[in-house]
Amino acid sequence: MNVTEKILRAHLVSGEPAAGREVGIRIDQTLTQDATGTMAYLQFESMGIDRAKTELSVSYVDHNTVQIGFENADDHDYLQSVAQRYGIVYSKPGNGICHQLHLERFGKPGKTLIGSDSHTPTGGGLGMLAFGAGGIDVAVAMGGGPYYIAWPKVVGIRLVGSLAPGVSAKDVILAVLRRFGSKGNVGKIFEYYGPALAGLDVPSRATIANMGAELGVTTSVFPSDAVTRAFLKAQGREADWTPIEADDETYDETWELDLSALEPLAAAPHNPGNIETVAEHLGQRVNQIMIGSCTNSSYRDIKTVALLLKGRQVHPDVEVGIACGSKQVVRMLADEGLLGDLLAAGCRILENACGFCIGAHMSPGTDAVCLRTSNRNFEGRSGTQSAKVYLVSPETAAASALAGAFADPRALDVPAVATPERFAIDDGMFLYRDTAGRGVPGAAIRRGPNIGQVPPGRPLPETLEGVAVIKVGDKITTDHIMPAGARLKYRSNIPEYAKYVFEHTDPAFYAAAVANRDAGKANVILAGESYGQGSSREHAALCPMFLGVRAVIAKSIERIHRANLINFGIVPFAFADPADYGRVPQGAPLRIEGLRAAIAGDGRATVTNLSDNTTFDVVTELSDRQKRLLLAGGLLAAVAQGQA
Ligand code: MIC
Ligand code: SF4
Repeated sequence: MNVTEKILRAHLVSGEPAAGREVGIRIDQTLTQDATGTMAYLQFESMGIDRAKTELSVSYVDHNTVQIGFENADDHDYLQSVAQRYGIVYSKPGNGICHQLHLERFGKPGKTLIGSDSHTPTGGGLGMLAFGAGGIDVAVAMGGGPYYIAWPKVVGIRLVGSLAPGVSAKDVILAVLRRFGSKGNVGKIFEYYGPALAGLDVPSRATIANMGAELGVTTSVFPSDAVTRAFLKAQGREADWTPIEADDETYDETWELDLSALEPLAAAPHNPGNIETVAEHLGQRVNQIMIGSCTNSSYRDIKTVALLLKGRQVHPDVEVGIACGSKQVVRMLADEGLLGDLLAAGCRILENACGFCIGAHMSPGTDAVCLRTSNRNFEGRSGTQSAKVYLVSPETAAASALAGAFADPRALDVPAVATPERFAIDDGMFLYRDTAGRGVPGAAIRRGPNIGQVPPGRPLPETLEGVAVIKVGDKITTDHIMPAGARLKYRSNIPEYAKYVFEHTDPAFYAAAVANRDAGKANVILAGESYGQGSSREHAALCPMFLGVRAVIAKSIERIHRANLINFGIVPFAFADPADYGRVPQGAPLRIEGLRAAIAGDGRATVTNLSDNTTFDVVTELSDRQKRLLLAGGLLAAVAQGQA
């Protein structure tokens, strides 16, 4: 068996292990972050479960730490009180980014992890099977319930050769993205193997696994070997190590990548799948460079940058920001004098949090060209619609910071930063470890005025009478559907946050959707390929549900978003004939007769466009569980009706 199968089979609780079939797996660990966590815990509370039943559940606060106004602070306070009550470890704001912290302090080879964040697969760097999921799925797993995925096809990525100085893990994953693209990989798990792994430390593996999210795969995984052991030992956790390696090349598909042949790469605007070479851009002026995010904020990454910038000055016309991934990274750099070197070089040292990556601050200027070491460069995600964001390695970012333009780091003397013998361990900002798994029954939950409620779902109607309220193109991301950045503070307040659905894509969306909903009409979203790319934010389903959206009809829908739609009672249809996409205009009045029967049956339905009386067919493939959820009006409604 390969690593994927070994871990999946050891956790299988229901279903048949055949490609594409839905299986339920037992979840050992969960994580949440604040921006999705408040909804996850509100849903957990509404399930009436007395404590977290996993081996470990951690609630991280890393996304909304800017705290303009009272909302973020109230969210943190709510999360802290929930953690104490239900036996969840709480990571205070300022401790670091969830994925980096989880890797450092909690991840264990061979375990399963789900997190209400799409980059949870970062844990694959440690030999875990880690999945990004909706908040409600995490709530279910905390209650001891299984997590459902389609049994994957496993793609073996064989890494051979070795990276040249100046070329690093980010270039590896960008090369994988160049080969496989950012769509069309649904239902697959990428498993890395081969002789080059011996030269890839855990942070590098984690960078690669992290950006598997951008491929759209279910997750990515590395074996657990001597390199993993050395990392865990240096974190004082050697006892958490267990070996897991593939027995053989038992993959559904394989692809070989020679690391020796790699050169510095960049993902060009506005998609992580648009891969170009740094060489193509050499000398092109850059306005802003941001180094950090859960992709590239480890001790290895930031130390490499610090050593490259030490004793030099960043170009006067470029703004350089550095956000370390965790308190551990900040402390080690400080102890080694490297933070001082970064300051002396003219960098802005930012909080060790998500920050710039989610557009919470550090938005670039109009038409700015930015290099970022993060994982997503979707249009407007930085907070500036006209900015052009390129995703690059820390080495390319540092070389370009000195030049004020795209530069090839191989021209510099790039140091090799090894895993230290011992990381600086300080778990002081993790609370409630002593009551983890038990909680404090009866402890008060604190709710500020911004902490709302989860809106109830309604059963699916027999006949859908609706309107194609919006028609969008290909690769519409959850950032398009439900913007983050400046709007993040409304994550716990659905009626308020819903005002910003499709804010930049169609400013008239909210008013139109409300008018249809209030007139008793269902809203239907029409979309092209790969709808719902990107984040796991279930708000991209929850807020549309609140606005009366009952169906999405797309050419294809990405995995996590599709699961979120089902969890909130929105039918994820595909055009039976993709050519029909071109025939239905925005605003068309639509009718689907026998909708409930179609969902209960084979998932096929006929849609009538009432404006010209034409029809087209749609289809959705559902497991019996998913059918029950949709018919009931979503997961919470199904739980209430005893149908989950
Ligand atoms: C992201 O990187 O897009 C986020 C912000 O981390 C999201 C979660 C969210 O929207 O809160 C993700 O990746 O799931
Ligand atoms: Fe945070 Fe960015 Fe990572 Fe999302 S991708 S978890 S916003 S650092």
